[in-house]
Amino acid sequence: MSTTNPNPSQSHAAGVLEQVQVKRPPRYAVWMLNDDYTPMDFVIDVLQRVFRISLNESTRLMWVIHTEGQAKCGTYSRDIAQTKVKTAQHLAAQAGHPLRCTIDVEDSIEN
Ligand code: TYC
Repeated sequence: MSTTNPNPSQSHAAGVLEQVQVKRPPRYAVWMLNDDYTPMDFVIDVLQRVFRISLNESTRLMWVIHTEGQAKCGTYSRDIAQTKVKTAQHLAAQAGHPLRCTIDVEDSIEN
């Protein structure tokens, strides 16, 4: 029997239960990277505006990035992650700062 049934609780034949794998779409983590030039206040502002993170948490994250080199800003679908990175880097470039972000596909034990 095929394994394409999207609903694992349904079966084609009476009394026969099918085992199917339902794959969730992958999630993508956005990481912000440290550099020596972008002002701390600018980083905190981008974290609040682009990643919708509170002032307190943005301040904490900025210090994590500054001291450890990078921090995860959030996990999103691929399109949203790409848009967040583009927006953050566009705002930085416009202001003349070298702020960079990267995207990493997240491992999931459920996938
Ligand atoms: N290291 C920068 C400074 O000392 C601050 C900074 C923090 C820059 C986080 C980028 O993603 C960053 N001005």
